[in-house]
Amino acid sequence: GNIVLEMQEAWEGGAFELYYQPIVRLGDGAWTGAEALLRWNYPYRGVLPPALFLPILEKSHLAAHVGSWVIEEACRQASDWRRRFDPNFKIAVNLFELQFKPGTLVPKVRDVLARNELPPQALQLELTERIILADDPRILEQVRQLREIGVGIAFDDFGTGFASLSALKNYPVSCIKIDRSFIAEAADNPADLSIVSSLINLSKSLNLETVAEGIETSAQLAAIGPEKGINGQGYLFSKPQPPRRLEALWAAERDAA
Ligand code: G
Ligand code: G
Ligand code: MN
Ligand code: NA
Repeated sequence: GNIVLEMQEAWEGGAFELYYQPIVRLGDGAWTGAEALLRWNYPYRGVLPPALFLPILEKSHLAAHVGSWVIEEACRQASDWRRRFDPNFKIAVNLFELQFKPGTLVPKVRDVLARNELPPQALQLELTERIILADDPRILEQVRQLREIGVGIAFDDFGTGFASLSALKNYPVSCIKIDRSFIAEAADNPADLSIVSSLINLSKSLNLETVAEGIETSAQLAAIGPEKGINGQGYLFSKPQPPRRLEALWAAERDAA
């Protein structure tokens, strides 16, 4: 059938939901925030990961609506968690390029923050290299405005593209997320570990926050070095989870601390 039509019906029927993956301070294991990740609850087939539908969603007329809802829902959830568990908890949200329609994103973000009584630092927007390398002055202007308000901007999957370094110079990012392809071999391959260490040092010397993505094993964690004062994300800590399940894991983590 027509997948866009199916997506439209799924969207209208509330079949999209957000999972959350914790972002962890490597030094002491404390959860400092979470990344919101979109899922499609597909009848009979279970939960579809974004890899299977995001490329199509992105090109459809639904992208703007879904993207806007993701910001709205993630901020509502963050506000709830800050009230109940941790007043400093942060939420990270991925953006579609399409959401940078001039004159829409910045007012939207201001409005959502105000309605949920969130300080701007509570929100981090994640940009892929594809968005950054598009080098569109209208996008850059909006990113500047968001940084001026105080919203965090993360450079997602950093290091995978051939122009990551020159893009860093021009883009007002506040956080680098080191791509999981470098973490995967960090415990086994000295070259990969050197790259990870260099990226951490680069990020620190630019006064940026750092997140090492895709940490799956304690050997990888040990190789990266918990002492380096950065954050991490990955299956070692938790897979992306529905909010209720994340709350249960989070409670267990706090009890263990
Ligand atoms: O959640 P996964 O586990 O599979 O995510 C796969 C990809 O989909 C990632 O690159 C992630 O950035 C992207 N993605 C997940 N949720 C969203 C979302 O809400 N908006 C956008 N734009 N991308 C998302
Ligand atoms: O591209 P982005 O970083 O936004 O998307 C995060 C993606 O990484 C999601 O698809 C998420 O499910 C996935 N992910 C998170 N932690 C791990 C991990 O430890 N290993 C692997 N292989 N994927 C992970
Ligand atoms: Mn991301
Ligand atoms: Na990433």
